[in-house]
Amino acid sequence: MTALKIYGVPFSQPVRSVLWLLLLKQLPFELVPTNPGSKGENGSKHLSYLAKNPSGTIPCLEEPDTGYTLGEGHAIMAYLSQKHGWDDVYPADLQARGKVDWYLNFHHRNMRDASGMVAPKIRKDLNIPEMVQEIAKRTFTNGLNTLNDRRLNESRYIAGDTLTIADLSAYGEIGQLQPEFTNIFDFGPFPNVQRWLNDMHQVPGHDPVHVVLAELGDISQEAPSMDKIKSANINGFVALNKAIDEMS
Ligand SMILES: N[C@@H](CCC(=O)N[C@@H](CS)C(=O)NCC(=O)O)C(=O)O
Repeated sequence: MTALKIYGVPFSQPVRSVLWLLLLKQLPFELVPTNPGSKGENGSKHLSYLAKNPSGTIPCLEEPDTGYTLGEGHAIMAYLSQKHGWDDVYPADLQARGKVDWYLNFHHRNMRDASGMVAPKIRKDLNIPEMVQEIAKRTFTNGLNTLNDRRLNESRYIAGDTLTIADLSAYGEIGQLQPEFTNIFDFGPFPNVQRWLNDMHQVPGHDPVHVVLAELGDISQEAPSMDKIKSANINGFVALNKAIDEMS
């Protein structure tokens, strides 16, 4: 069986969640560098890529053996979990699965807006208006309150007492804001989320997936230079490829 391909870069939140699932489950894959938004040959808006994922976003999965392709991080994680029988992270029991799906739907326009706080700090050139950044922060904070007060107050993980793909997805957004990474959010008022973040650090695969963010470091005071972004990306790829080599 030829290893499946994942198109993307480790800077991308939904890409990181998919990669983490694959490392956690020790399923070999090839990470194909793909520039989000670019029409170039390795870009997510190139015609050959749009044929694989109509929305032209990363991540995208491709199974070389079958030719099957699939976009959208959540769809990819759910597909792989069902295909490989990973019922621990995506339960077969419909009611338990419903709780995971609740989060996967809630994620967009709630926790996903964390990236609306990160992007303007990295891409100053985009001149993202203050108001847009404020709305992203408000939407994200409301979502975080929901998780802190009405999910993580009663269970260890988001959909219950065991880790699921809901946690891997949520961490892609929430985790990037921590002090050891971009350091652009105060988690002090969210003790249950803080406890969950600490637990997530212990999940196998966490470290190689997040080398890119550790290398980028604190962006709270000033935007990182282009050289820093490039070297973080390169080191992120190197760490992931090493982790893939170690599993095969
Ligand atoms: N809903 C998609 C969102 C994917 C997404 O927005 N990816 C970004 C990178 S983090 C991207 O490809 N942006 C390029 C674009 O939107 O043109 C998912 O969860 O997979």
